[in-house]
Amino acid sequence: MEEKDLEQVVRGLLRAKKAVAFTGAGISAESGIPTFRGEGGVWDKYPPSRFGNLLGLSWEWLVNPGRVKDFIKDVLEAFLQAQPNPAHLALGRLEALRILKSVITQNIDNLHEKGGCHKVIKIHGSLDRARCSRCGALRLMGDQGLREIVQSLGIRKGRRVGFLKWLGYLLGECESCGGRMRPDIVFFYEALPMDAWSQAMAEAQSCDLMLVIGTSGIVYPAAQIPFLAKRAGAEIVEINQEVSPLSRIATYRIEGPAGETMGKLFSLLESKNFREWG
Ligand code: BJW
Ligand code: ZN
Repeated sequence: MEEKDLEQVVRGLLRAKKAVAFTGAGISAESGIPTFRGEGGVWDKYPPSRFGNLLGLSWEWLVNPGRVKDFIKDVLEAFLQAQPNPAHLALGRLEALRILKSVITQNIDNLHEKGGCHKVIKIHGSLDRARCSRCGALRLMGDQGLREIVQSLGIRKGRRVGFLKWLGYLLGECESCGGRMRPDIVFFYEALPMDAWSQAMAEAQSCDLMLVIGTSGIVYPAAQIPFLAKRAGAEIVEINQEVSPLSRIATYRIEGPAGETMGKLFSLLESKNFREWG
């Protein structure tokens, strides 16, 4: 990564009236949460056809419930152990400086919130929330709730019930309507939460700079977000270790790990005289 590229991006951020970030699994990689795709990714160990959608998981549950439990345990433990890295922290500081207006994330971890961001739009849901399958009510489980689920995975074995019913046992009933709770995560072939998706589109269409950090840009409709921003005239800054389908619309590309890059970028921004650069 060249210092002068970072300088360009810092100048862009200082010029921007409304900067927004769009993030994917790569931003949390340096926090110890594996990405989905690529070597060592979640899908390497747990293929998406069997673990990335509810039908696949229900089938896997019938033939190999232990494997489904391993999957849930791995995902929850990574979530519980992770701490924000310099990229999450830099976004939090940029928000505090009123440079960054919001973060649109595909991630289901809570590292943006822990990193100090308050306006986080979670278009693929959140691992620490349960959602009622009947009325849509949300319940925050928090770290403690997730730890209890990890513990109960060992206890609730051998029950001959369907996957969704078993999940209902794990997550409890809806306090509003008594319906069955499920994780508030968007699996493949499921609709995105309408509120979050509308907000994300509005933010994309009204920003003048978008930081696109650590996403492969192949999952739709999420991957439309940078295109919407581009069409509305925003500068696109891509920070990724690899080239992605979003690279071709990037005004600036910084190839490197998100934590290290964002850490340097924020230090540079802090070290410069804002007015001189603005
Ligand atoms: C670093 C780094 C470092 C690494 N620093 N960078 C064509 C065929 C079949 C299906 C479809 C199709 N077109 C569209 C679809 C549907 C599907 C889709 O897009 N599929 C494509 C993959 C082909 N989309 C959906 O199903 C969506 N729903 C939908 O369309 O509904 C329509 C509908 C609904 C109802 C009725 C009728 C219609 C929903 C998508 C939900 C995605 N859910 C997941 C989680 C699954 C659950 C689970 O098991 O947890 O969300 S999938 C997964 O991908 C996760 C992520 O949010 C999402 C995006 O991934 P992300 O964040 O980009 O991560 P990676 O791993 O892909 O990339 C990491 C990047 O970081 C890489 O670029 C690295 O280089 C980089 N990196 N380390 C910087 N340190
Ligand atoms: Zn309900």
